[in-house]
This record gives sequence, structure tokens and C-alpha cells, in this order.
Amino acid sequence: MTQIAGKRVYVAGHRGMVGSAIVRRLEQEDCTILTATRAEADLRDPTAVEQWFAANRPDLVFLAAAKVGGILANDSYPADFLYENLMIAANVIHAAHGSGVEKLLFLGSSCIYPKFAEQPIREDALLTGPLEPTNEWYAIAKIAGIKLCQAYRKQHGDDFISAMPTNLYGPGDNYDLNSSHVLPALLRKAHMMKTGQAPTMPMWGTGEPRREFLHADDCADACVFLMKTYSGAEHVNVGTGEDIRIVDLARLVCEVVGVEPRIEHDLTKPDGTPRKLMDGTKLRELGWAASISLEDGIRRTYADLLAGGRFDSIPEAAEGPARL
Ligand code: GFB
Repeated sequence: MTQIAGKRVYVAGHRGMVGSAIVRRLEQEDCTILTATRAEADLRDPTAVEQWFAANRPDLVFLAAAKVGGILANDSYPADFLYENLMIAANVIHAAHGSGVEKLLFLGSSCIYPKFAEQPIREDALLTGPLEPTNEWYAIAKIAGIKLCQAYRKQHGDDFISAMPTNLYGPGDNYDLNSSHVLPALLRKAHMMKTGQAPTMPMWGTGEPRREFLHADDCADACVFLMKTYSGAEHVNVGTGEDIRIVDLARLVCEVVGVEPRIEHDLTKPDGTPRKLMDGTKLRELGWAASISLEDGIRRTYADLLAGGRFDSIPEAAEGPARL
């Protein structure tokens, strides 16, 4: 067991959806939460990161910082997704080693697995086949992050672990229609139909691919659980164990929003991986399970958005793919 109580805990990426969920979850633990803005430590800059670690001396690190985005952003900005995510992983993991961090958890993604991996996907499917081309750049950076953790564990005995969450959604998500993931995009499109801003819901691709969705608060809870209980070289899948066809997700989102699903397919957009349902046996056997159902999670997310008026403040088409 790793104690979190009494420790200095750095959450890298605290402004992102996962990082902010980890901060909320850590507020229930008796620890000192450390965060750094990009101005305080640009994680792409090795010197800035080393200096920040030397000055702040965290005991534990959650590495949730990443350049993220949906299928189109990944496909359109391969250099950004590869370079920035490689730099972030290498700089933070190396600085954590150099400053004697007790334990680090690196967050990856289910896109690390081969495009046609056997379903549900077990952890040992890693590097057994070719990746999905739309997001291989991001996937390669995340695989490098896993390998960095394993290499520092092997060479130096560092207790660095990796968690691979499935597709995530929740508070603080990106709702820009060009760069977002599918769930926030569909939520926004359903809301636009409901409020008379759009006659139909444009859906990218065939809608036949299947995806597994996990609420960011469940993901954060799993990360804290793994930080406390798991010390191993192999990464751990984090999911719900259930997936859904994208068209069925669209119908569910419309039901939550309270609008008829008038779906219009845009077949110029890619489908991506046909299916990526992860095998969650390892995490379940360690003693963790997700607690927020997809329907409840979408209801919560939509209610939060309406309460915060967030849709109104989101530009129709933001520049560039995504944010750290
Ligand atoms: O969530 P998403 O962008 O990413 O797309 P991936 C999932 C599926 O939803 C794809 C379809 O089949 C899309 O074609 N889709 C339908 C839409 N309508 C929309 C829409 O309006 N917006 C979006 N974005 N998709 C990402 C990776 O893959 O998954 C990342 O690119 C990361 O690297 C992330 O790993 C978890 O699931 O295909």
C-alpha cells in the first residue's frame, strides 16, 4: 500500500478533464495537492520541468497532462500529438526520477492497442499488431510513456506505473466540434437541435464503430486506487466493461437532451478503430469497479453544462486541436 495521506502530490495537467477530476478526488485525501500552470512549468521544456521538481519536491505524481483530441484532431495534427506528448512524458518521468519521487502514475489511452486487437482487449495485446492510422502518433507517444515507466523501474527501481483508460467524458471536456471526442460533440449537437440552432445531428462516419466510455470521476477514482494499491511494470486497463455503437450513443444522448435523433451521416469523416472494448479483469481483481453508468454520466454532464451555461461560451470552431 502507498500512503497518500501526508504526502505532497503533484497533478500534472490539472486544468484538463482528467487532471481536474484527480484534483477533486484527492481533495478527499489528507494530502497537499501541487499543481503548476504552463507559465510556471511548460512540460515540453526539460529545464523548466527539472527546475519545478527541484523547487517543489513532490512525493507522488499523477501524470495526466497531454495534448488530446478526437479522431479528426489526431489525424490532422500528427506532429503536435507525437512531439508534445513524447516531450511531456519524457520530461516529467525523467524529472520525477531525478528528484527522487516515491511513486508516479502515467495515464495513457486505449488507442495504444492494435487496430484489430482481439476483444475485449487484454493488457498483453500491446505491440502485437499495427495501430489505427488516425491516432498512431498519439498512441506511439503513449506507448513510449509506458515504456519509460518500465525502463526507469527496471534500471533504477523507480515505482512508476501506468493506467490505460478507455474513452473518457465528463466535466471540463472539450466541446469544440472540430477537435472534441465523440461524446461531447454529440451532446453539443443534440443541444443545438433542441434549441433550434441546427435541424439535424451531423454524425461523422458510419456510426457503426463501438466505443467504451468512462466518466472522468470514475477514472480519477481508479487512478487514486492504483496509486495506493498497485506496483507493477505492466500497465492496467481502466474501463467499465461495456461498449456501445456510436449511433446508439447518439440516440441515448438525444434521449437525455430530450430531442428526436435526426442523424445525418458525414461519410467524408473517418470511422477509426472498429471496436476497442478493454478487458478490465486485472483492475477488477485488484478490487476496483466503475460506479457511474453511461446514461447517468451523460445526464450529469448535460445538467452541469446547462447549469454552468458552458455551451454558450464555447466558440463554434476553436483554432487548433486541443489543449494540454
Ligand atoms: O471520440 P472519437 O473522436 O475518437 O470518435 P476515437 C469516436 C467515433 O465516433 C469515431 C465517430 O468512429 C468517429 O467517426 N463520430 C461520430 C464522431 N460523430 C462524431 C463527432 O461529431 N465527433 C467526433 N469526434 N467523432 C480517439 C483517438 O479515437 O480516442 C485519441 O483519436 C484517443 O487518440 C481517444 O485515444 C480516446 O475513439 O476514434
